[in-house]
Amino acid sequence: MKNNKISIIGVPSDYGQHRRGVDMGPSAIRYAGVVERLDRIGYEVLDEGDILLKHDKVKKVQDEQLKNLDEVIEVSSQLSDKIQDVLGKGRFPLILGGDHSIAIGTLTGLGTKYKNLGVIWYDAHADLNTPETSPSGNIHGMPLAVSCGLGDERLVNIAGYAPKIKPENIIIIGARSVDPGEKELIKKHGIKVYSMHEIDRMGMTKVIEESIEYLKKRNVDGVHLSLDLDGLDPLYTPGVGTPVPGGITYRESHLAMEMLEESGFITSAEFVEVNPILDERNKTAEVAVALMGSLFGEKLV
Ligand code: 4U7
Ligand code: MN
Ligand code: MN
Ligand code: MN
Repeated sequence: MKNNKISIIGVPSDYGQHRRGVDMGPSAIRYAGVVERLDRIGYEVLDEGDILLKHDKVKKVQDEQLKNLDEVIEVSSQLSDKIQDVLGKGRFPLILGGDHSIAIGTLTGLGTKYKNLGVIWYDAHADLNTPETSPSGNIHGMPLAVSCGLGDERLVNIAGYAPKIKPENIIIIGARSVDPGEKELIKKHGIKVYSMHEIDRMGMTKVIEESIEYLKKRNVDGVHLSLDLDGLDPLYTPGVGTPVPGGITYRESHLAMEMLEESGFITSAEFVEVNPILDERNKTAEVAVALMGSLFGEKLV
C-alpha cells in the first residue's frame, strides 16, 4: 500500500442479520494477530478500538423487512464519522466487522472524500436487496443497494447525502447466491459481476487484471475492498452466517489480494461476517488475517 499508516476500526455489530456471534468478529480478528502481522510488514498500525454501540443487545424487531433498522442507522452514522476522522488524519481505514450491514457506514464515510470511488465486493452474495426484494429482511443483504441510493429513505440518506457510490464503479467477485430482485438490479444498472462461473473459466488472474483495467477506465479516485469471508468456500471459512458451497479457494483469494496490492490501487478495506461462534477454532479470523497479509504486501520469500 502507498499509505504506510493503517488505522484499524472494529465494528462489533450483529444487527444486520439474525445469528448471534458476528459481533465478536473484531475480537477474533485481533486475537488472530492482525496488528502484529501488519506491524511486521512495516506499517505504522494504530488500533482505534471499537465503535461503541449504545443500544442494548436485546433485539427488538421494528419492521420485518428492515430488521433492527434504528440500530443499523446508529452504527452506520458512528462508523461514517470515525472513517472521516481517520481519513482526515491521512491514514488507511481497515474496518473489522461485524456483519456486512456495516458497509453502509463505511461507504458513507468514504463518500465524503471520494467522489468517484471504485468498490470491489468480494462475496458469495450481491448484497443488492431492497426491503421490497429481500427474502429475509436482513440489512446485511442490502448494503450495496443502499449505497447506490436504493431502498429505505432513512438508510439511503445517512449523513444527509445520497448516493454514496455509482453502480458502474462496483465489481462483485465470487457471486453464487443472487436473489431474483438482485439479478434485475444487476441488469438494469449494468453492475459488473464475476460470478463463480467466470472465476472458474477465466481464472482469478484474469478476473483481477480485468477488474483493475475496468476501474482505471472509470477514472476512480479511490478503491474500497469490501471482503465478506463467505466469498471463500466454507471449507476455508466456516465461521460465517450464510455459507454457500462452491466458493473461491484459499489460494485464489491470496492471489487476488497479492494482485490488488501490486496494483497500488486500494485505498481502504473491510473484512466482514466473521462469526467466532460458528467457526472452527478461529479458522475464519485466521484466514482473514492471512489475506490481509497478502493485501498489505507480505512476501512469501
Ligand atoms: B451477506 C440473502 F436471501 N440474499 O438478502 C438475503 F440469501 O452480507 C443473503 O453477503 C444475504 O452475508 C447475505 O438475506 C448477506 C438471502
Ligand atoms: Mn455474503
Ligand atoms: Mn456480504
Ligand atoms: Mn453472510
